[in-house]
Amino acid sequence: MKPTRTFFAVTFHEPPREGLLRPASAGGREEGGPAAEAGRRVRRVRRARVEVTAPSLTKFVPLPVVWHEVAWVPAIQMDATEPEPMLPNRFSRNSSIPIPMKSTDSRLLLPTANPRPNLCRRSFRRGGFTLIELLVVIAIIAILAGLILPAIGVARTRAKVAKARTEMANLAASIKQYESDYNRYPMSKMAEEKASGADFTYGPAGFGTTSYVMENREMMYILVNDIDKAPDNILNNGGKGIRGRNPKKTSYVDARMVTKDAPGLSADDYIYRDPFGNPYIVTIDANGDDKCVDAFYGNIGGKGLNKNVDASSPSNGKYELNGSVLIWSFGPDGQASASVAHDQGVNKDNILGWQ
Ligand SMILES: [Ca+2]
Ligand SMILES: [Ca+2]
Repeated sequence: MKPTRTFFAVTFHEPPREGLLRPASAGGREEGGPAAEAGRRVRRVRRARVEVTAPSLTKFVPLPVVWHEVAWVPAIQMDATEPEPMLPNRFSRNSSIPIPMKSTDSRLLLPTANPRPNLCRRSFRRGGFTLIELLVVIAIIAILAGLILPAIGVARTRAKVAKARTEMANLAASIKQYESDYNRYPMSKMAEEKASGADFTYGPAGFGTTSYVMENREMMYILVNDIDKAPDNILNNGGKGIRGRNPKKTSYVDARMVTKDAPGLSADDYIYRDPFGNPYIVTIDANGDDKCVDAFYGNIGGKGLNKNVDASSPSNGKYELNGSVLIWSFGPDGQASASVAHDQGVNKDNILGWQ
């Protein structure tokens, strides 16, 4: 179906400044024309807003137009079969010219003499991101996350190690304060009996001094003044428990109470665990020589420990700490082994409270 034609009046609201319209060779205003400037190099381009009106339209329609010096009259794209429109070779501010267009067109194409036609098309570009742009952004975010997350993990581990050292220092100070108040260490009568003239270690099975395994819970009931909450095998234990071991009812430890086996002092089993969830292993100078021989480090040694060489039997020498309390924990990996050196393997990250 042959399209019908409709004539619209176009008003240029922002024409170029007159200085830009003068032909370079004429030297006077409004001389020359498009033909005279056809070979002239374009130096400046301006955009203007055009409003198209027609008798049948009730509101303006904005159109993008590009102005430049050599194409003073904007050319209009038309079909080859369409007659050339009658256009003036120049027009002044607020002048109106008839521009033919198809009544069935959804938009009007105006300038074709523009040396950079893409300037007109940009206003019609659809917004948003392409799939490739989104993939590039996602890849950049993944790379950044890969760099940042490990650094955050290392920083958190270091913070937990520092917190463990602080808790161990406070616990050692609490034990010494208890000893100062009562002239004995926070131990049950059973633990004192089991120590049998040596030091005593509160630790998990395999890390204690004797077969009497209580970890540090027996000691913590005393230090936080919760003796009455201890079960019968710890509170009484056949007359060798912790009953009456804190008659002044002094609370020596201000630990964060938690549940189950979370880091902190558990309200369920009264085991004091480090920030990684491992129980603190505590050796007390039960024999009162101001030296501590730990059941674990006494054999493999460690930084800050001195070997007490027995002149009569050098091979039986133990590594000892010059102090009344020795505390350590398994560290971030939650493991320790007596079969490797103190600074190797799973022992390398152990947290030592005396350093
Ligand atoms: Ca000792
Ligand atoms: Ca370890």
